[in-house]
Amino acid sequence: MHLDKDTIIKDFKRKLMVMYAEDVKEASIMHKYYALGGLIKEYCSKNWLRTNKLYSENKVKQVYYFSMEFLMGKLLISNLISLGIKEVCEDALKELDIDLRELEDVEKDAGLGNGGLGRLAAGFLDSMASLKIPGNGNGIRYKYGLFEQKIVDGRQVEVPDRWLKEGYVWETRKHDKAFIVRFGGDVRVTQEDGRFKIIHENYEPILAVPYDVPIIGYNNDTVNTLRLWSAEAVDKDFDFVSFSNGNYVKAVEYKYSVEAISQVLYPDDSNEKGKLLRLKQEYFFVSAGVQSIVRKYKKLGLSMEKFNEYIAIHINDTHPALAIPELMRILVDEENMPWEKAWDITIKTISFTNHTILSEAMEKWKLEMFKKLLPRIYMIIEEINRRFCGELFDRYEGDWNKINKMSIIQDGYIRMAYLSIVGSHSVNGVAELHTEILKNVVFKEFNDFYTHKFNNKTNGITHRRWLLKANPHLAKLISNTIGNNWIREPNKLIKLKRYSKDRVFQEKLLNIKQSNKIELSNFVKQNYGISIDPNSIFDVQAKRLHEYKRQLLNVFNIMNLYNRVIENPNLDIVPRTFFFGAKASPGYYMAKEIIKLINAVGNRINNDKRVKDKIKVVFLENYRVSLAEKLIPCANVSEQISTASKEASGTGNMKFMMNGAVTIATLDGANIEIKEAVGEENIVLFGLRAEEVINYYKNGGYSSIDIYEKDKRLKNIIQTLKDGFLDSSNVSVSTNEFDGITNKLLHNNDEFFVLKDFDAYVRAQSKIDMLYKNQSKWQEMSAVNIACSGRFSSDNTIKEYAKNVWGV
Ligand code: 26Q
Repeated sequence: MHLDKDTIIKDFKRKLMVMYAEDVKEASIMHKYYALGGLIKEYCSKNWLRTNKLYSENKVKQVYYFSMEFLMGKLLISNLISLGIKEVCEDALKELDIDLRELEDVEKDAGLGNGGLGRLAAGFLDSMASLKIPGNGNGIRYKYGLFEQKIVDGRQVEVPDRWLKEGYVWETRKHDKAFIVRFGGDVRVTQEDGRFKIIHENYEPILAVPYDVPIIGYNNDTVNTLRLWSAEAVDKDFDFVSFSNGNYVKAVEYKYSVEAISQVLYPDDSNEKGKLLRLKQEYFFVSAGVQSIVRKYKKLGLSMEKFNEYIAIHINDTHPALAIPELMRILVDEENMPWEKAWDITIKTISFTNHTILSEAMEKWKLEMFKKLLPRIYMIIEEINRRFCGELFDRYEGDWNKINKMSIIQDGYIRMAYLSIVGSHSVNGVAELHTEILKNVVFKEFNDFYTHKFNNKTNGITHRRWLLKANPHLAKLISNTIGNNWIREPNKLIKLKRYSKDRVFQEKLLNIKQSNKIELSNFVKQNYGISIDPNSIFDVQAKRLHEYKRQLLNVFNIMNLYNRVIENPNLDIVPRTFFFGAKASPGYYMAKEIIKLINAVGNRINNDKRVKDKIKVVFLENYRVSLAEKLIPCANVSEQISTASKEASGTGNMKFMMNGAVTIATLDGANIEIKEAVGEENIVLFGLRAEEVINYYKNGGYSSIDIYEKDKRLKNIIQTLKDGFLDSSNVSVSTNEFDGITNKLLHNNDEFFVLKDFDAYVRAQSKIDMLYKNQSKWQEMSAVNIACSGRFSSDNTIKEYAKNVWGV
């Protein structure tokens, strides 16, 4: 898009005038932000309309990415970058004495996701738009996104995320495109003209109102759409009779009960909670989404028989799996299609990604509850299962054991993963190892039965946000070195490899990292009152708090290091600052204990003069997309230390390497592919392999107590936990405070192998220390990591989905 400075100044002033009747002098920073946002929307609206027209006039096949979560973060700067007007806009605002960065600061993150899965969905939208792929997002417009985290006395306190309070500048409400979603009621079957007819009555109708957000492609005039649904009462939103009788609460009660559906994002990652409201949310956005796709499709004037040739629906984990029976319902009940034909179309339309092998995260729904809430959908699932079991019966000649094991309905539950596999044509894992585990362990029987369905699509991240936007100085250095083609073709980053040994290049790389680190140090001083040394190694573990991700292993190494420095004040180590950023699911007791432990250890260390030049620990409150953008460009060391086999892929690992951090890693998830990309000499590996872990689970043979008894360091650490200790504010950490943690490690055999991997981890950390001392070598490693990160751009991932899964 071409715009000059003066035009932007003029337009911006006009926008302030029209929206608020204010001029630049009077306007608050908030109003300036909204005016600029509104202006950007105006600038992209022509292309938005044009893109939509182009898609429908050419009847191109469309992808719909269905996801419970879209972790978008902020959009102001990334939209300006995509439109190609960031610099000129910055200049224009400067002339008006406005700092663009201050406007970005007041934007709220759209935090409609928990972690990896939600952020992946957001990155995929960016890549689809930037590759001119007709791809739409379909999700829920939660009134409250993921909670805001406050740390009080070292503990996590959750505060509602009121991101919509002052309005969301990027959305457009489309009331005329609303749909009714039906809950509960009774289903009857009658006959009409010799055909079965389904009558669904006495149901509760809920209005689904869409809000569209433009997804702007990078410098390519494409604007795709993220459609988020909000729940509203159909007409009884205000009960006048109750109100007249003075019953004001009752008058609005119904309205609130309906709006509860899109009220709040479930803050549980990897933890299935059989909640009725969650099921309502899932059906709500899926039904609205499928209905709107069908209506739009029919407007093209094409026959329903060809639906799958024009539409691909992708389900992001099983949360939107009801798209399968919902599409069947529409095809069979509303379009009068025979079951077999409808089923064929449904399978060809749907594809499915699994994101976890943790059994506690596999969704299942109790039959009674499900039947009551979604009676017609239940009947359809029963029929799908009846036919599927019939196929199994034929294939396995009445092997009831096997049929029972694979049945979608089992022990009073509907298993959503099985429904998703049966009802789709493609099932993928998110990294090579993960896909292998799916095929050989978790869904082994299904892989035997449907071998052609299973495939791998290694995750990716958008290099436009995580490099171009988040680390502008590095981006500039790269462009100055190899040209700027890497922005369109991220694989071109590999050209940097030639410069990895170049001293001048290394020096520049170092300086950029250093200036990023200084900026973060100031931020930490300002916000947390902790002085950190920008020359120390910045060692970062930022991700959801989960036992399998093993923040505990990291803390144990820190405690051990602390003990060593106390013992030997002259210990020759490079000063290190350990950063943590992590939210715990509010109901996850152990995760919250670990947060408390990190903060307690941090308080103690940060206030102990004996170690003040060597170790610091910083827990960054409220980790989220925008904080990640500040933090990741500063990292020297990336902590990717999950228990092997547990992390499906990880995507933080890719963001860090792209910004020149060296990874300390277990051979888990995409770490394995990172190792292959950079070579073993440019990553620090340690710990059990996935096979070993799986083997221990299966056959036993691990005893955490044995390890503990033989390791003085571990005994010391665990003794400290048992004894309790004083933190800075002299708040004592009492004797029993961390019993939950020590008990699990010692008396529950340490499910995540923290003690088992401790020694290897400590050694790997010493190796990092040694490598860092050779700065030239370190900069070389850093450069190789950046150079090899291009293959982890989500553009590559999306190209594979487009070609091999969606056929677009
Ligand atoms: C399920 C039922 C009820 C409530 C919540 C949930 C729920 C919510 C979120 C279950 C799982 C999630 C999120 C999972 C997730 O983020 N998985 C991560 O996905 C990334 C993208 O593929 C991978 O890189 C990570 O390895 C994986 O952990």
